[in-house]
Amino acid sequence: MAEAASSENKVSVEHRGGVAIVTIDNPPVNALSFSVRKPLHDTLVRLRDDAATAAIVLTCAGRTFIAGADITEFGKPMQDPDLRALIALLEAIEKPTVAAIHGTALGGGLELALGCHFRVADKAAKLGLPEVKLGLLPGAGGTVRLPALVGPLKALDMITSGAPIAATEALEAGLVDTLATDGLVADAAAFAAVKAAEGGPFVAVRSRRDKIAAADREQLEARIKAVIAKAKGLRAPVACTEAVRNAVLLPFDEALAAERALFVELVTSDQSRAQRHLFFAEREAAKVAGVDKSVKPRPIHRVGIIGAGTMGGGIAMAFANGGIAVTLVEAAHEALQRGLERIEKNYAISVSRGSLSDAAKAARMALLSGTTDYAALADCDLIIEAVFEDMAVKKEVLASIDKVAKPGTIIATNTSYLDVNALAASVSRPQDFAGMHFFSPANIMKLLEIVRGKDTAPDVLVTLLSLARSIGKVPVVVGVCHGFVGNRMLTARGADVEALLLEGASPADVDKAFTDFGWPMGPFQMWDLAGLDISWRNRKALGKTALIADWLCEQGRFGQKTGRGFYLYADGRTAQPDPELAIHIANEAKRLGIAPRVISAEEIIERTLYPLINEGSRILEEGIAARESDVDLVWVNGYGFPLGKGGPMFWARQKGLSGIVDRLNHWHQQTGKDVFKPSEWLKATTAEQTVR
Ligand code: T1G
Ligand code: NAD
Repeated sequence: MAEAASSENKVSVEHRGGVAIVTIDNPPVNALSFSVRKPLHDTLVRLRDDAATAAIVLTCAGRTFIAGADITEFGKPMQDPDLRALIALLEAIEKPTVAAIHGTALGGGLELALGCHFRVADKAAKLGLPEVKLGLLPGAGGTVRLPALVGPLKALDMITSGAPIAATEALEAGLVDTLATDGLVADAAAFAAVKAAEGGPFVAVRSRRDKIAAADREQLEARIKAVIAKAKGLRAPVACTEAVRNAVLLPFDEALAAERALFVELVTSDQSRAQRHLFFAEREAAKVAGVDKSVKPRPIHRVGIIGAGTMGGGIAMAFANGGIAVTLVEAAHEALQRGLERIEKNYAISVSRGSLSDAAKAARMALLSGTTDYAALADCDLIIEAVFEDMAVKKEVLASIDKVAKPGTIIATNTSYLDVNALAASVSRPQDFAGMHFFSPANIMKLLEIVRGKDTAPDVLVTLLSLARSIGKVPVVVGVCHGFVGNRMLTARGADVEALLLEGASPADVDKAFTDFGWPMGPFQMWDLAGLDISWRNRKALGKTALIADWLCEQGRFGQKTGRGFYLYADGRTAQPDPELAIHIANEAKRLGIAPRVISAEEIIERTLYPLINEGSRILEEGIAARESDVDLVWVNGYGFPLGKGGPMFWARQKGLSGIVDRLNHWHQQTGKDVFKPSEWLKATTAEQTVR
């Protein structure tokens, strides 16, 4: 007998004998919004008190079980019943309660399932507590109940990584009781009926202490130490360790109360606001102006990559890691061999570190085939060129690709700076052409700038967006300009750093201001790592100069790879200040009549980050990026902008745009440099804010 879910009531009940099947239906991901919590609460009260109901099964309609609390409700007053009250009600029911899990049971969704006595999962289901990725921790008992089921060590790994586990692993760990074989709801209902027939008492998760009591405290503390060491200034991972430790050390209700206090601290924090901003930013980035939701992606089964150098090799690994077959083409066998050996070596390092199994390495290498024959590209659905950054070389390569590629194949360029429309003109199908700007190392860096040419077809963009997400990349669609979004803003960030050196700041002062801000490294360490010769070649091509960097390059000092750059690298890795460079800078300053002075970290940030933000706003003004959050995604996923600050545009708004405009004006007057001249976008936005 079914009681249908009405639009306002997203919860329905079907009775099968004595088993009540409660179905939640709140598309797209059954988030636990108030519109679900209230009717669910009322339904559970009714079923608890209904003598005819011997057992309760919780399940969801649509493609997934509950994917968590409704993130859009955070930061607003929470309406009762809140999730903790709902779980407390569920846990107190003395009839067997069973969660039937398919798709993903995440965050509050898994916490609700932990409030049930039993969990039955579809084999393909995934279960996890990803709150740490939102700058939070599980706030409805997950940090206390999960350790009781899977043990504190496993719980710590799941909660501090935020990574979901497969249903099979969840079964092994004791998180789920059984896997469905003949239909999830049917199996869950049968399981519930058997439990009801067996009779209680049914042990709530909160009362299970065996795994907690058996916990290896020393090992737990060692794991906690490792998590804290890698937290990179983020509070959430550390708070997660404190909560799990509480679950071991404190009685259940005290640990639950402590979890609540940590959750409230985090949910009101700037870091979590920043990370929630980035969560929605990733979803928004998939929505491209002028591309209808109905446009379907083209199938991509095999990818061709031309050039097996630094980028080609990394890109090949990114696709093989995503389970996609790759044809790698090089100009000569030696180069091909070198490229394949470098890939093999990278995988071997991962195996030696225990982050990859031998079997997985073999499977990925098996997806890669190498050749010098372009004809081998005939069965590729996407072909990406990653050859030298030279217009003529690239045009020749693209013309060769155009000859062999089958109709409907997408052709892409990995150029860092060259004009994508000019490159598109070298193939007969510019509508099937786009830029795919990966970041080095391409198998690691998450960002992918998808460069939309003037003729790029909508389904090409849709294809590249979904393909990128399927291999774990964060794709952002950008327009054609010099350096696209990331590199163009990077140039602006560096425009005044040499002046800072001449005026008295050392490379270490500048880099310290950046690492204190939260960056993994400062500009000078980054340039030394990437190699000073790349930007030197670029400057020369553009007829530009950099007084200090050019001097270093003329000395053959290209950074870490030559043991000397802005720093000395006696052991090849550790940056040491270089007295000889300090003398050279002082002499140049004297020659230019610049009196050195002490420069504050605040000034360093103003003269580097503010031009970057200003350039970001010009990019928005020109429509090269569609929205501020796209710019934020580029910088957080491609350039190490601190995650807990949400990206340069988000940070600028938190900081206050009008203050930034004032300082830009100040430095524009001081230096006369265009990078400090506030954009129309910034001026208009601050004016708007002042009116509001
Ligand atoms: N709340 C609100 N909206 C959500 C949502 C959520 N939890 N999850 C997804 N959406 C929206 C999303 O913005 C998008 O909207 C649409 O659903 C489809 O999502 C107390 C504190 C489940 C793996 O962190 O990881 O529980 O753009 O494009 O690729 O302890 O969504 O269409 O308008 O991502 O198939 C913890 C978040 C919350 C999981 C599906 N849960 N979601 O991926 O679809 S905090 C999470 C995901 C919490 C408790 C705490 C993924 C997904 P729109 P999508 P997808
Ligand atoms: P690289 O010099 O390491 O590799 C280029 C490879 O292309 C070489 O192995 C070369 O043998 C091969 N090649 C040259 N001509 C060829 C041809 N006609 N057919 C087949 N193979 C040919 O260069 P890289 O650093 O990998 O850069 C490749 C491209 O990626 C450039 O456009 C660069 O701007 C861009 N890029 C580089 C980085 C980076 O950090 N290195 C980041 C993003 C994008």
